[in-house]
Parts: sequence; structure tokens; C-alpha cells
Amino acid sequence: MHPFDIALILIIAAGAGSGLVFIEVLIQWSLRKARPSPPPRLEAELPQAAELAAEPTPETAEPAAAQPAQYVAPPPTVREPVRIGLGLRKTRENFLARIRAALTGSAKIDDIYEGLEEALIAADVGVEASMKIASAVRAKLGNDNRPDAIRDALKAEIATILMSAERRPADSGDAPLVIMLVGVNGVGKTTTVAKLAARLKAERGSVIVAAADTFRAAAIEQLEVWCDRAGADIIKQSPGSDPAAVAFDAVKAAIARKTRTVLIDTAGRLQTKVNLMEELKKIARVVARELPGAPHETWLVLDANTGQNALSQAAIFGDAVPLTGVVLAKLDSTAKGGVVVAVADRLKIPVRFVGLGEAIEDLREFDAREFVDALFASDGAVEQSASGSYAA
Ligand SMILES: Nc1nc2c(ncn2[C@@H]2O[C@H](COP(=O)(O)OP(=O)(O)O)[C@@H](O)[C@H]2O)c(=O)[nH]1
Ligand SMILES: [Mg+2]
Repeated sequence: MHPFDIALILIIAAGAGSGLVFIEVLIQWSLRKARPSPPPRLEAELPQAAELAAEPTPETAEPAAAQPAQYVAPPPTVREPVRIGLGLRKTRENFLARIRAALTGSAKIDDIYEGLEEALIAADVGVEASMKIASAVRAKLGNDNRPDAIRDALKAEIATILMSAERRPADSGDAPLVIMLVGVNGVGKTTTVAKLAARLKAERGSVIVAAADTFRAAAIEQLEVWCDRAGADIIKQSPGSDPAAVAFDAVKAAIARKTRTVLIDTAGRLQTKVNLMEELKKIARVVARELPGAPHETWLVLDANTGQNALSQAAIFGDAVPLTGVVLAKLDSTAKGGVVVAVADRLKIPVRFVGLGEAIEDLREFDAREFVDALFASDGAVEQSASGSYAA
């Protein structure tokens, strides 16, 4: 046979071979799409995971819902983060209008303070904290009814309450800093995890995100898209797998890779409250077993629109896991931003960050003074300032 013919036959054979391989891959792929692969067998990979399996798994791992349409995150933005003053616009407009009415409407000191209390309550500062603030201002000023003096004293009193809850962030030394986010469904946990991942990546270096809301496939997908954008690694398992095992894997990986920060995203279905709390306790317990002291921070994510209900959520979650901070999401979409004050006053835990929009940049570190300045800033000052400062 001519060498040319042999070469031709070889080429045809190779082509047919790779065609078959391609078809095989296609079949495998479509099979996998139709039937998600079972969760990886943790016992084989992780010695301690056998202990995990021995623990009663909360009944929260209901069968994952049918695969919903793929999650599409909002397009990446290049703009500056929203300034807190703009985020606080709704709260401020409502609050300042009432304060103004209280201060100018009546010369009678009793009426002024009643009006102030009402303004605070309407901004969701809470009845208890509002009365406390109003009487502190009154004790300070006596019968002095000058609007400016009252306004300044009010500002100072609110700042004092906010600052009294401040505490230093946890220090994990050379070990990864493990932060767990908890909260009711839909408050903004996953979005906050993504925002924090981007921010902490820039500030502290490498980040691993644990997709420990294993309840819905869409939740894991959503987090993957965000992590991709934030440049963070993600540790995940199949929907329905044990959230504590995911968190455990993430911390283990972080120790091995010398990752600086681990963020644990969790589920928040309140209809299974008891189970949810058991699940969170288990995550914390299992993580501590791998890295003593972890989770170093457990932040409750609250939807700022929730108002006073935030306090009962804090009580429920605080019973299960010691809360070390609050992230107040959706401050941009509420007139109830005063709940920040109620949280600090009643819970004595610091507000760490506030969410001011849906994009990855829309997270600000909370600063009591800047918050109060922004709350009391005149609308003109807010709209005109282009300095990017907190107060504008
Ligand atoms: N306006 C606004 N929307 C937010 C903010 N944080 C989260 N969201 C939206 O709230 C919804 C629920 O967020 P998600 O992170 O999935 O909540 P989770 O169930 O607690 O994980 C999504 O539509 C988010 O885009 C925020 O700071 N501002
Ligand atoms: Mg979520």
C-alpha cells in the first residue's frame, strides 16, 4: 500500500475516534444535566466528616426544588459606591420633616419633645430608645428651646447610642478569619456575602466563600456568579447536602491554602425555625472543631425595611449563635433607617456594614458619626456635594 494511503487511513481513523469520544462526552454531559450527581462522599475525603455524619442532620434538607432558570446577577458596574447620604435619603426626608415640624410648630417645650419622640418612632428608632433619647436631650437642655441646640443635642445623643455598641473586630491571628452570615430568607445575606467577598479580597487578600445555603440550587448558582465577579474561591456541594459539611470543607481548604478570610453564606427559612437554628449551631460547632475560635464573627443580616421586627429576629438568631455584629441591608430602600439606633440600643451589638444597593460596590462600613451627619444633613448639602464623603 502506498504510504500516502496509509496516512489517509490513519487520519480517517483518528477522526472517527475523536468523533466517538465527542459523542460519548455529549451523552455523559446530557445525562449529568438530566440527573444531578449525588453529593460527594465526604467520609472518604475527610476523616472528621464521619463524626459529622453521626450528628443528627436537621430535617431542613428537603428535596431541592426543580432546577429554576439560571440566576443572572446584575451586570458589573464601574461606578463609585453609593454614598450613605443618598442611601439614607428616604429615612432622612421623613425624619427631618418631622423634626422640623416639631421644632418650629410649637413653642411649648412639652410639645416639642413629644414631636421629637414621634419623629424618632416614625423613623423606626423604637419606642423605648426614642423616649430615652428625647429625655436625655431634655435633661441636657432644660428649657432651652432653640431649634439648633435641640438638633445638635439630638444628634449627639443618637451618636452616643450608636457608639456605645461599637467593639473591635475579631482578630484571628495568622489563621483565616471566619465570618458567618445569618438571617431570615430574603434579607440580603447572599448579596452581602458577595459584597464582602469583593471588599475583603481587596483589603485582606484571598477569600473563600462557603455556599452553605444548600437548600436551593439557584442559591448556589447565584453565589457562584457573584464569587466569580468578586475574585473569590467558592466551596460548594450539591443542593441538599449538609451545610455544616460545606462550611467545614471551606475552613479546611482555607487553612490548607492559607486563605485570609472565609465567608459562610447560610440558609434562612424561618418556616423551619427550630431546624434552621439547629443547622446554624451545627455549622458553628463543626467549624470550631476544625479551627478553634471560629467562626470569629457571626453577623446577623437585617433588612432595613423590617423595622422593629429586626429586634425579634435578632433575639431568635442570638439564642442559637452568639451574634457579634449586624449588617443592615437595603438601607437605600427604606424610610426606616432609624432601626440602626434600635439595634445598637437594645442588642448592644455593633452595626458593621450597611447595604446601599444591589451592586457589588454598594456596601459601606458603618460609622456612627458619619451616619448621624448624613441623617441630619440638609437635602441641598446631600445633592450638591460631590466629594464622595459619607455625609453626602
Ligand atoms: N436595594 C437593595 N437591595 C438589596 C440589598 N441587598 C440585597 N438586596 C436584594 O435583596 C434580594 C434578596 O437578596 P439575597 O442576597 O438573595 O437574600 P438572602 O435570601 O438573605 O440571601 C435580592 O433581590 C437583592 O438584590 C441592598 O443593600 N439594597
Ligand atoms: Mg441567600
